Amino acid sequence: MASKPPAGDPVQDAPQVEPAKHAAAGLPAVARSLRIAQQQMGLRRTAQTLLKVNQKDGFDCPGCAWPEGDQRHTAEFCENGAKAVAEEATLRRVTPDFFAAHPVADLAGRSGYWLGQQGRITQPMYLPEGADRYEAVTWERAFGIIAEELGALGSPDEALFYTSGRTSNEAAFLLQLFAREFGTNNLPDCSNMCHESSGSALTETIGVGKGSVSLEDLHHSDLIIIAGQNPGTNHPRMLSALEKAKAAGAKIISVNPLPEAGLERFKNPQTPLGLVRGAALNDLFLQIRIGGDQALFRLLNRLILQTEGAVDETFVAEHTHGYEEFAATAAEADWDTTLAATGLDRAAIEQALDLILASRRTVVCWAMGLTQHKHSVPTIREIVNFLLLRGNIGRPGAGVCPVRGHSNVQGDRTMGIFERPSPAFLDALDKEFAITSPRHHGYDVVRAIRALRDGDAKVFFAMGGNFVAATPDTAVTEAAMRNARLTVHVSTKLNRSHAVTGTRALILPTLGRTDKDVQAGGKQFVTVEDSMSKVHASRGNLTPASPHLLSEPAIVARLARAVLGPGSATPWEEFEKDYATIRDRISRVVPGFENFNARIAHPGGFTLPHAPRDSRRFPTATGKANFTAAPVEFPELPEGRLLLQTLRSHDQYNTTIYGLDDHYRGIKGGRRVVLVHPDDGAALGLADGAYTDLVSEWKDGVERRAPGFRVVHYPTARGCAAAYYPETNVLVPLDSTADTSNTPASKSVVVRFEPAG
Ligand SMILES: Nc1nc2c(c(=O)[nH]1)N[C@H]1C(S)=C(S)[C@@H](COP(=O)(O)OP(=O)(O)OC[C@H]3O[C@@H](n4cnc5c(=O)[nH]c(N)nc54)[C@H](O)[C@@H]3O)O[C@H]1N2
Ligand SMILES: Nc1nc2c(c(=O)[nH]1)N[C@H]1C(S)=C(S)[C@@H](COP(=O)(O)OP(=O)(O)OC[C@H]3O[C@@H](n4cnc5c(=O)[nH]c(N)nc54)[C@H](O)[C@@H]3O)O[C@H]1N2
Ligand SMILES: [Mo]
Repeated sequence: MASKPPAGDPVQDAPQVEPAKHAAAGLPAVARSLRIAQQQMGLRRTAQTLLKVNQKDGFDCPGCAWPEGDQRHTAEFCENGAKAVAEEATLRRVTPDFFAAHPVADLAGRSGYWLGQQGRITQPMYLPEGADRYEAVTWERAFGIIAEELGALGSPDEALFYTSGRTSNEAAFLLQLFAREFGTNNLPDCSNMCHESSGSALTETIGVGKGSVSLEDLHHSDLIIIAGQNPGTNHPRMLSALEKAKAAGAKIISVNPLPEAGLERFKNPQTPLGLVRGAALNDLFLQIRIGGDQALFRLLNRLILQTEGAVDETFVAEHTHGYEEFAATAAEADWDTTLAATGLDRAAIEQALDLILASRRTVVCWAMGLTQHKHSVPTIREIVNFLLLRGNIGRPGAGVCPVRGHSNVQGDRTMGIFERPSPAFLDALDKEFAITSPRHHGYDVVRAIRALRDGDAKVFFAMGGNFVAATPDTAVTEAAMRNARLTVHVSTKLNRSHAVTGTRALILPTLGRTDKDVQAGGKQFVTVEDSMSKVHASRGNLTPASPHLLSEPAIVARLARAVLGPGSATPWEEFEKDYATIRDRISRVVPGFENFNARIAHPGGFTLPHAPRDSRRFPTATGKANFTAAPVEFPELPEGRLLLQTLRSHDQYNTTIYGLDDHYRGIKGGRRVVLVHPDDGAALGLADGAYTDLVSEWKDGVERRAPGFRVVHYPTARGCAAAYYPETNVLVPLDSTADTSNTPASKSVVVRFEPAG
């Protein structure tokens, strides 16, 4: 089994369980972050680094995409941001000697945690055909190998260029330019597995695939609904914004199958009183069944429609389209179906309705709990319906707030990392560079895996990330990756994708956010865009992990020269020397970036335009905000099965494992746990502490098994289970994806339980 820790891996997975916590952050969180930081960086570097996180003259935290306010604290980071920084700024090193001592087969047998713990990669490494281990290689030779393989392809569409969302705007812009000049739109990215459903739903309904609120809006809203998100772990700085909103009178409803600690009570480590007392954040907790959200919002919409004076008729008349049809469909929503789909009781939904009707300014925030289901796109569209009904878009204090994951995932998309770019974007790119970009769509993540599996793609290049661990159907994906002629990873740290390779493989080590970036044109900075469309600069200040590292923009620029040769009129050398020349080009290609270099000089950066937010204009096909009226869907479970969601623990950043504890949920020392409701446990014969295999069920009849999980009785919603990603990705079928967005449905996996063998 792919994910079983092999003999010889010193990391023991032996989960212990203690009572779950009811409050997040506070002093213990500060202590935990400093302990991890010091282990990785030592004292001096810890101080030097952490004080620069998210400061106007510092670097953007490589953790999440939550924005910073205009007033910065001295310590503008959270416990988990500190872990992300420590992971990157570590003093540990992976040198050519390391690779000489560890053949690829050995690396493939290690856990992701162990691989990450080895430190920063110091030199480009090459795995020749037939070799059993990586050897050091020069940059020139590395680019030569890639040029050779790309040159041998039958079509540019046999190459894949994947991006993970840490990549800066500058590097992302160069990568998509290179891919298109080379001749393909095959630019799959982590967003395909993340907020693609949000982008799909929002583009269709409001005309812009991004959130419409600012931090200020959150601070001034009357009601914040947080659905399918665990901010205490994944966006801890959001808790400060919620605390502030609450102090100004806002109410909070959370919608989640799990009671998440951060929402129950938050002890703000940045205020003296907060450290001790903490604030209760939640006013109402709707403990929903996995996948019940569309049904919930549909019924709420019916109830709003039936309440005298509750609909903002002026807004609906002036700014929306499709109201009549939607209202007729919503009228059919019934209590029985909704109660069955959500597992909620009538009183709780009525309480929610009271809070909703009392609010003049409502924000809905969401993350992966809503985006990774078959019916995610209609679910998010229903939330748009919900907000439109009461005029909650384009009003201060109100709006849609998809909370992004990776720190520049939104910016990468803005820069054109997209397999389905708009013709307008390509026209602008072609005009600026005098090239002809392909117009046909490229592969997203799931289609890229199929293309590798079927031999339609032969070269895989990744700008960051950990493709084989982050993607679904691990066995299928790994086999697909091994089919490639060449796999290339631009990486800071070792991960599983370096051990599951094509016939040949390269690891190209790069600078991280915290590293100083000096080029021929002097010291450089890069830019990023946060979850609220704010663009700002990021400057690292640490001496790079090794003198052999290249920055991401430099890697793309040199790769482009090696591959495209003198035939390319693009000034790649200039771009590498001085990133301001890249920003000049961005300013002429990407709307909203006019005068980029001048505006980025402003310490806090600038906010990109957003027509619905700024002026209630909706650049959709109808020219209005669209109500939509999809049929309500929710998962139905066969007898004896539970619906498994695959989620994050408190000690991980996606596939990067910082430690083996999930502090707030009371899990210690291990990750192979499955959380089930005690009554479901009793009904299925799953005692707390028992070990079980998880077997997923999908219509293709293929057996997908994740062995040896400790059962933990936990107050999740009935019928639901939870276990950590990426250990459970083996259970997610490649073809089980969201309609329209094609995002893997990794939050709704039907599983049965078999005694561990
Ligand atoms: N420390 C840390 N920070 C991170 C990350 C990390 O791994 N570690 N990852 C980053 C990335 S890339 C992302 S995308 C974000 C992810 O941020 P989150 O989306 O908060 O991450 P998950 O752990 O996947 O949590 C999903 C949440 O949705 C709930 N949920 C699951 N199914 C449903 C459902 O059907 N309905 C509802 N209403 N809720 C449901 C789960 O119980 C859980 O609380 O965080 C980013 N920030
Ligand atoms: N089952 C299941 N699967 C999921 C999810 C889920 O909830 N459940 N969530 C999905 C989501 S939301 C996402 S975003 C994806 C994440 O998918 P990815 O973005 O592909 O995965 P990460 O684990 O974030 O990538 C970590 C690696 O990035 C590299 N790295 C770190 N910093 C840098 C840098 O500055 N530059 C470069 N070049 N490399 C760097 C390091 O080598 C590290 O090992 O996973 C998805 N997969
Ligand atoms: Mo994500």
